[in-house]
Amino acid sequence: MKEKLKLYSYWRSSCGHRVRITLSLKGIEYEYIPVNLLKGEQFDLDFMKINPMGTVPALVDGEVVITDSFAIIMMRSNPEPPLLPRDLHKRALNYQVASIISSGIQPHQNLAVIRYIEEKTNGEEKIAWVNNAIRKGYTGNIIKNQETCC
Ligand SMILES: N[C@@H](CCC(=O)N[C@@H](CS)C(=O)NCC(=O)O)C(=O)O
Repeated sequence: MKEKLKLYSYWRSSCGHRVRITLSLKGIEYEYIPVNLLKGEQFDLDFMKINPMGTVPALVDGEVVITDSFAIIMMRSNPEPPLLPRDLHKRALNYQVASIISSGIQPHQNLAVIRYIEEKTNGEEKIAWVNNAIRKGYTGNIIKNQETCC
């Protein structure tokens, strides 16, 4: 019998949310293993053996460990129900939104980054930085395209 998937994640992780939404939509069962990012559990030796980058989510599928939310989601893109529209343009806009979130927004306001900014400056600078990263991505692109992409 095939071993159940194991998902290492944290309840406040946006990368974890999209994986959990996908697995749930696909009706895929998994064992949930919490990694408390605020307590620094992502840097525990046992977890670093699973994901040396020290980030969640990490999906263990037998011998294979996938440590990126987009890769996990795409691995589950078949069979039905589809996660993306069949229309070419809508599909492209969906990829665009996914790419902007995963490379243009999330990394700029990741825990490690904002902790570094806070350490080098102050709390106000950190909030301004996060707001700017999120606002730019959402208003500059995601909201602009929301009617055409779905
Ligand atoms: N590209 C990765 C990014 C993973 C990532 O940065 N996860 C964040 C939580 S959303 C994390 O684990 N941060 C830990 C830290 O910054 O120490 C993905 O989409 O899965």
